[in-house]
Amino acid sequence: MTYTLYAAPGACSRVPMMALEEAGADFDVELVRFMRGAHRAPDFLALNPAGKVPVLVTPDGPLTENVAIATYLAGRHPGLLPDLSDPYEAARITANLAYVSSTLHPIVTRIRMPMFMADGDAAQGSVREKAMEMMRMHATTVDAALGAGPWWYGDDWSVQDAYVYWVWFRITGAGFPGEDYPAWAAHAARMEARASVQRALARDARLQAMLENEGLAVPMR
Ligand SMILES: N[C@@H](CCC(=O)N[C@@H](CS)C(=O)NCC(=O)O)C(=O)O
Repeated sequence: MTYTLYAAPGACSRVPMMALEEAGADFDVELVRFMRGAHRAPDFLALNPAGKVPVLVTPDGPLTENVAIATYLAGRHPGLLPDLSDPYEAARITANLAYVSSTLHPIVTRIRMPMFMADGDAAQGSVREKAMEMMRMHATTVDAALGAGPWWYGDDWSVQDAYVYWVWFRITGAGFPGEDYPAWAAHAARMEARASVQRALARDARLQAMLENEGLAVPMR
């Protein structure tokens, strides 16, 4: 195999999974069992001291962080991001990925995992509510970016589409009112009709089935 992706079902490791499927790359997936604390075990921390998926083991070495993994894969597999040769355009493309990684993703975490942020039902409810409010503001931005369609960068699909689709899946699965953002909803439907995305979703479903068999699953949606 060219690559090994360390992943957990429903997690943001689904983003490189979609990219690898889109590229037709040769890869296998190593399931990280969060419920067993596998992401805190020394062998995993040696790959990613932050204790998080995704990690992509590449022929050049291991890589962490979705922005870096997306940029690396795009360098090796043309068609995953727009042309990165112009420094300003490349920086704008990185900014869009980083917007999802460092602005949207932490809000997703507060919506889905408020127990990581506060103790007690009342405080956690408040964290979640505030995060939902914040996400509404950003959903307007994403909806506008996707308005012209069919993809974030117009006619060309990219990992940016995979990334915003993962956010959509996580927030709508947690009660975010997706119907208020019709361009984002239509984009999600287009993603789910794409063969590479379907293959990635099927891989994630197989990981979830493994966890279910082992009594270690948590709901993906
Ligand atoms: N900035 C990182 C975030 C990765 C991340 O937060 N991964 C989550 C899953 S979506 C994780 O592994 N969480 C486990 C934990 O933090 O304990 C990236 O973009 O790759």
